[in-house]
Order: sequence, then structure tokens, then C-alpha cells
Amino acid sequence: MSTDNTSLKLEKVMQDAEDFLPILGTDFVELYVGNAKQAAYYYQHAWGFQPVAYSGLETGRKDSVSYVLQQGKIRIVLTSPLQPEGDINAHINKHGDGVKMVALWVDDARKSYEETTKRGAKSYVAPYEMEDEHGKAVISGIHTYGETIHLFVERKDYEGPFLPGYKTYATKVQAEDTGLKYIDHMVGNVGWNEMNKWVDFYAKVMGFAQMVSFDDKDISTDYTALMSKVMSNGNGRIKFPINEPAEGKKKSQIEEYIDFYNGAGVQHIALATDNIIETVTQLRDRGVEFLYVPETYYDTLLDRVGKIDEDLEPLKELGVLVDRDDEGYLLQIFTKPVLDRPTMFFEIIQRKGAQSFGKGNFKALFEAIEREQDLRGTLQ
Ligand code: TYF
Ligand code: FE
Repeated sequence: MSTDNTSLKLEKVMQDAEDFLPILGTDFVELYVGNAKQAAYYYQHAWGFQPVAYSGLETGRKDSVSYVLQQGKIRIVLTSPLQPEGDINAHINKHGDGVKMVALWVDDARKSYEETTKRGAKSYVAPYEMEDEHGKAVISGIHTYGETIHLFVERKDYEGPFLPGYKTYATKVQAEDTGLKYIDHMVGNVGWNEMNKWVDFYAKVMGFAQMVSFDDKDISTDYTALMSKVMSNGNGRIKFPINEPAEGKKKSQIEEYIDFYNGAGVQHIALATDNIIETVTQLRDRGVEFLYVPETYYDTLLDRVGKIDEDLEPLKELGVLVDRDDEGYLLQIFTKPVLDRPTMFFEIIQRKGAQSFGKGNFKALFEAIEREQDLRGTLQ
């Protein structure tokens, strides 16, 4: 018995020793946008995020403004500049609206910074303390692909609405939530032949491991291609697929993204629900636009994935895709880009055992994306 205990403990010690960057979860995703007030309205009323916190002129912040919204465990921050100069303006000028910060919730923001920078991470901001009447938080940050940042957020001594300096924010009219629960994964698009460089970054600098791999043969249609690898942290809560463009007859959707975003950046955020039919019905009724999937996809669906709990009709009506792996199945659907530039979009995903990413749907999905590219004239 004692031997068992010892080996169990040893295993635990080894795991702890290996995970030099324990991450509790995604803390928040911050977008730099041209007009945070209106973006906040969109995410509240179309997506069902609830207002949580605010900082801006009314709280004594002079140069920029942030709205914090939440649904389930998903927290998004929308930030706009109030002055003509500075980093936020430069970011928006170059990229349009887009994700700047992928903030990770940690127990120790100082150690997270030390462990990653000593392994080669480029510093964005050294650990600093923020404090107000609700307590203290510690923040640090490193650069990842493009101009995207990973912040480390330590909030164990803070009990306010978001972070020190923010006040509670409420609106008179609040939309109902749409059943979104947590961020399942966040995908980065990087430039030609850069995928492995960023895979190595997540492995060496952040201690992540590769989850699944598929080469360009797996992800090409008759026209376009891309490559992708999925990196995951020690406890599996953080999953970051990385895509790079690949050569095809026509322009890869990843290249289109890079062209319009002017570099690498966050391509899609996958949000989990436990009832995809209800969530997508709500989102669609509120004006969120999803990619169109031809009805023929559903002709052979059940032959491919076997028996599923859901009725086929609503899935077909909404355009929800289904895929199975050896652990179970998943349902997923993709929005059109949520910006004027064909850059960022969202995925809604419901997992029923499957821990993969919908490999069986890539062909149907990429053909749907190609039809959109064609309408934009960006498929050539
Ligand atoms: O995250 C994934 O891997 C899936 C599929 O450009 C996918 O959602 C992969 C690449 C891409 C769009 C979707
Ligand atoms: Fe995805």
C-alpha cells in the first residue's frame, strides 16, 4: 500500500516538476477595437454576453476605455483609444479590430514571467502590481505570434469586478445569454513556414505539448490548403491550434487572413455550449451569420458518424457539422468573419466525448470558406 502511495506521490511530484507554467484557465481575451462602446453592444445583444466592468474617463482613465463582458466562464474585454497616439491606435491601424491579449489565469504571475522569459520569451511587460479597494492583482506579459500578447494574471488577492481600477458596469437593457460556457480553443494563423517555429515556442517556452497533427494532405480541398498543429498545456485546459498557409490551386484562407490582418494573429475563438441547437438558434435569430453548408452534407452524415442524440433536421436547418473520433463525437459550426476584414471568426462547439477538432468536417468547412472567399474576390 505504501509503495502505491509513494509512486502516486512521485508521479504527482514529477508532473508538478514538469509543468513549470501551471495555468488555471483562460482569464480573458482582449480585443483592440475602433469603437468599444458599439462592439460591447454587439457582443451583449447579438451574443448574450453580460456587462461586468468598465474603465474609462469616468474612472479616471484618460487615454483609453475598456468594457468587460462575460458569459459562463468566457470573459472578453473591448478596448478603444481615446487619443490619436499610442499602441492601441497603431494596432487598430495595422490590423483592424482584433485580439491583442490572450490572458492566462495563473497562481503566480512573477514566476510565469520568469520561467517563460528565461526560456526565450520576449518580454511585453515585467510583473507589476495593480491595487484598489478590492485588492491586489499581479500582471506580466510576453509576446507570442504577430503582435499578440499572452498576459499572466494573478488574482488570488483581488475580489472586485475585474481588475483593480475597474468599476462595476451595468446596462439598462440586458440581453439573455445564449448558453455559451467556456473557451474551448483559440487558433492562431501564422505566416508561410512559421507553424513549427510557433509549435516550438509553445513547447519550449510555455511547456505545452502537441495534441494532434495532420499534414497538408488532410487539410486540402481541390483548391486550397493549410497546415495545422494543436498545442495544449499540461492540464489540457488551454488548447492553441496553429495554422499556416499551404500551396494550392487557389489562395489559402490562411494567406487571405494574413493579407488582411497584416500579419499573424488570432483566427478563431471556439466557444463551447452544451446545447448547440439552442445556442445557434438564438445567435442566428439575433443576426449572427454562419457559414452555409450544402444540404448534401447531411445525406451521408449518419453513415459517417453513426448514431447521435440529436435530430438531423435542426442540425441541417442550422448548418451544424458533426464529426466522430474514438472517444465520442462533436458538433460544430462556424460564423462568417465578424469584422469587415475577412479576419476573425467564431466557432460554436459542443463536445460529446470527442477531444479532436472536427477533422472529418475540414473538407465541407473549407469549401464553405472558399465560397465566401470567392464572393469577396480573394480566392485567386
Ligand atoms: O480549430 C480547428 O482546428 C477547427 C478546424 O482555418 C479549422 O475548428 C481549422 C483551420 C481553419 C478553420 C477551422
Ligand atoms: Fe476550431
